[in-house]
Amino acid sequence: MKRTGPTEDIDESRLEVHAPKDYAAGLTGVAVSLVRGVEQMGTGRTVRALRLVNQRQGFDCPGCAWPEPREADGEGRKLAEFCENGAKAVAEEATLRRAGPEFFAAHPVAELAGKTDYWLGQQGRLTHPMVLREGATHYEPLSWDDAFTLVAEKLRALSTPDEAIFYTSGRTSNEAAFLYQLFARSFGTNNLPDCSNMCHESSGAALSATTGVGKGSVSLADIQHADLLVVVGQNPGTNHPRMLTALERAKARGARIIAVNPLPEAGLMRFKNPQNARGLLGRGTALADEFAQIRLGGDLALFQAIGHLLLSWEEAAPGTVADQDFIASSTHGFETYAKNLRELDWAAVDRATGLPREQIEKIARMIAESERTVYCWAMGLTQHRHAVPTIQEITNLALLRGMIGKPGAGLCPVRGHSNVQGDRTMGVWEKMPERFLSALEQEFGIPVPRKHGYDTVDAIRAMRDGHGRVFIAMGGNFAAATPDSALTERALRSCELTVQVSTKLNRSHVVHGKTALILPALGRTERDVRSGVEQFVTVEDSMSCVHTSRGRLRPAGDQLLSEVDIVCRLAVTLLGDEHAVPWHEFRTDYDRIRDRIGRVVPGCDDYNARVREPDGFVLPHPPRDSRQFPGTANGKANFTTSELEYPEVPPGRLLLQTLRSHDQYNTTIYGLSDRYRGISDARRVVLVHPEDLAGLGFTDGELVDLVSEWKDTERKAERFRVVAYPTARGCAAAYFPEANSLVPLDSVARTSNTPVSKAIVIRLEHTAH
Ligand SMILES: Nc1nc2c(c(=O)[nH]1)N[C@H]1C(S)=C(S)[C@@H](COP(=O)(O)OP(=O)(O)OC[C@H]3O[C@@H](n4cnc5c(=O)[nH]c(N)nc54)[C@H](O)[C@@H]3O)O[C@H]1N2
Ligand SMILES: Nc1nc2c(c(=O)[nH]1)N[C@H]1C(S)=C(S)[C@@H](COP(=O)(O)OP(=O)(O)OC[C@H]3O[C@@H](n4cnc5c(=O)[nH]c(N)nc54)[C@H](O)[C@@H]3O)O[C@H]1N2
Ligand code: SF4
Ligand SMILES: [Mo]
Repeated sequence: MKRTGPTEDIDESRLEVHAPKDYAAGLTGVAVSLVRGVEQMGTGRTVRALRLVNQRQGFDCPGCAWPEPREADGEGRKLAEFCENGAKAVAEEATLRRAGPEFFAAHPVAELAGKTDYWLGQQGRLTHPMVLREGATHYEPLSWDDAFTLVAEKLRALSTPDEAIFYTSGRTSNEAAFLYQLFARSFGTNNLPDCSNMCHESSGAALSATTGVGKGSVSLADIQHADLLVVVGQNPGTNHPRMLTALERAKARGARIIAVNPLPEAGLMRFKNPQNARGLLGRGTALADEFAQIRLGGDLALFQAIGHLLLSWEEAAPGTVADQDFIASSTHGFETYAKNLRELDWAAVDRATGLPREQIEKIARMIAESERTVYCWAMGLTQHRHAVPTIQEITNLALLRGMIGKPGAGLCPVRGHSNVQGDRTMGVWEKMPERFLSALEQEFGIPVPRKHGYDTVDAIRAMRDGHGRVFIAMGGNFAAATPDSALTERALRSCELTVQVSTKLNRSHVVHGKTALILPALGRTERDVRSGVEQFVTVEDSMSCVHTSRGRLRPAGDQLLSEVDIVCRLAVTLLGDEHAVPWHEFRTDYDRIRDRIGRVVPGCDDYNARVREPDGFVLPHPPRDSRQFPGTANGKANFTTSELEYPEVPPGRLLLQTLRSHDQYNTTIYGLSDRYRGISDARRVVLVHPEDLAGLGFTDGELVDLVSEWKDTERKAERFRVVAYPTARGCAAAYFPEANSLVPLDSVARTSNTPVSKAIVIRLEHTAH
């Protein structure tokens, strides 16, 4: 097998376009997982690795945050408890390819900066700590001790701890995340931006204010017992593939599904379950009973229209639609909500959604008739200017019908990274509540800063303005994942030091500060032995279940350190042996970290014992567990009232969303096959409705530049191939991260500050030859 990555980068002219698929998974998915596994890991390691994914004695899949089945939900685990994209995530990490010191000696950084994230990532695992010294052309190896000394010196030289920024990506374990935030706060700052700021921050903001818990309120059992599932702004076939198994089971029990999406995503239409003969050989299961092909950003209007209809039916026949008992006993703000929706501007609803009135009525009818509704959503809702009120409008519908805190019903923001929810529970947030900060202070006897820190967008602004001078990332790919690429890259380059704790090479290593460090970490799949004892870590899935993850594979190199070890050694170098936090103790025995998590983090009492239960444990969630809402200011679930709002698009312009292909994990590009959408071998494509293309004077296959227009500014992304595609009218789509340069830094969601990467006003221009 090939142990080196590709030498050639993507050749965009090789684009192939076929008709989109109308079903997800099936045999091809199985074949692709095996081929990718063997390509990256060889046969033996592929078999060993895939046997361990999502098993109780194995590791948590490094893909998405979809939960594993639990006995408590009436389900056991199968031998193969993973999907095609989980297998790709494992292959990508457990690859036998290496990017070691020889690789860096052979490639000047300036050359690497010209490569795509695909090429960079495919070079293999990072194996040695590397430094790029000021003015140098190449990264060179250095010892771990020298690396930690260098970071400590640069941190000490800052005029205030607030000039340091500590970013986290959502793959970091609970143990590492807990220590990382403790380290940042011991140093003296709350500058803890994370990938969640660009992801489900809007869900957290919306739900904290309305239900008092910024997390979802359902379990897998609820999904399976729902009689109606509303899946909005989410592409589960690619991004949460095992969700399709849950949807299939719900359908088998008679559930109906409503999908709301500008794109007819294959995974919303039909599922051929690779784990049964019917799925492999037959037609599979039809999923969406109703597919609403909405315009980008039209969801707030849709859910207001549905609310309006439900309220009018309730008024006509009191007690038939609204759950009056629940509303009276447990909620606040219903009257104002109802009053606000009594009059509805249907013309605005038409413009915002592009949906026929009959379809909106039909969907409202389905919601009115359902006894057990679950609402699921993801980035199609969270990355809009009006994301927070949109999610709150869904919450209003759930409250109106009493669809929270009862079996088969609830709110389900489907999280992205496998431990993004856990990282937040562990304190990775720039504005953790006082209760958490004072618990930290008490537990460790250290002063903890109270001033709120920077989130992702504010961190970029701070670096741009010279207030952020040392940037440290615990995983992720900040340079590529963030908006306004040109501005963000300048901001990173102006730092004194950038430090990336990483597993694979990516753009954030080649867009660097004056001095830059790469610190190679053990991945989730790898054995982590401390003082002769195999350690495990813990993670939290999208449904608040906390459980263990044990790496079992041979590590990619003997120089790699665990993320826990990296934080502890850095902390000792900077803060000294006498520091009040026992960093040495934590390094060698992760149980000691868990003891402290149990004492500091709400809901984690007796943590060491409870994570050792076969399926772990579920964190408390009062609205889900007992229909109580102690987390809101008034102790009630709150209805909210918002203006009808949607993105305005000037004539001759399109609204662009940036999304994931089937063959990538965020900025990690596994391959070049967006199979369900029929697009392969290239990534710089823009999907536009054929009639919009004709109307704008462009043709399918043509090369165009995308120009985004925001306030008085313009941003350009060059050389995209037009693909005529059945998206909603007036809307377009291009892949993340290629199109990130088009997202203005200041274009953010209100309240959550999440970059608006699903509604960018663009015009097309013929590429000059
Ligand atoms: N294989 C794989 N799995 C992943 C990831 C990955 O990159 N690859 N990423 C992980 C992460 S971090 C996350 S956050 C999740 C992301 O999971 P998703 O949210 O499914 O990811 P996106 O590709 O951004 O897809 C957004 C979906 O919402 C639709 N949409 C866009 N705008 C709107 C809108 O205005 N209204 C409505 N109703 N729909 C809209 C799009 O057409 C698309 O189907 O996946 C996680 N899982
Ligand atoms: N335009 C646009 N931008 C977006 C989005 C979008 O939809 N559109 N989505 C946003 C979303 S939802 C998210 S979550 C962010 C993602 O932003 P990030 O989380 O910053 O990006 P990733 O691509 O997930 O990070 C991949 C890198 O993580 C490192 N890595 C992988 N596993 C490990 C590990 O176990 N340990 C360590 N230390 N490092 C590891 C590897 O080096 C890899 O290159 O992007 C956001 N940006
Ligand atoms: S659904 Fe998500 S967590 Fe489960 S195997 Fe697939 S990628 Fe991994
Ligand atoms: Mo995400």
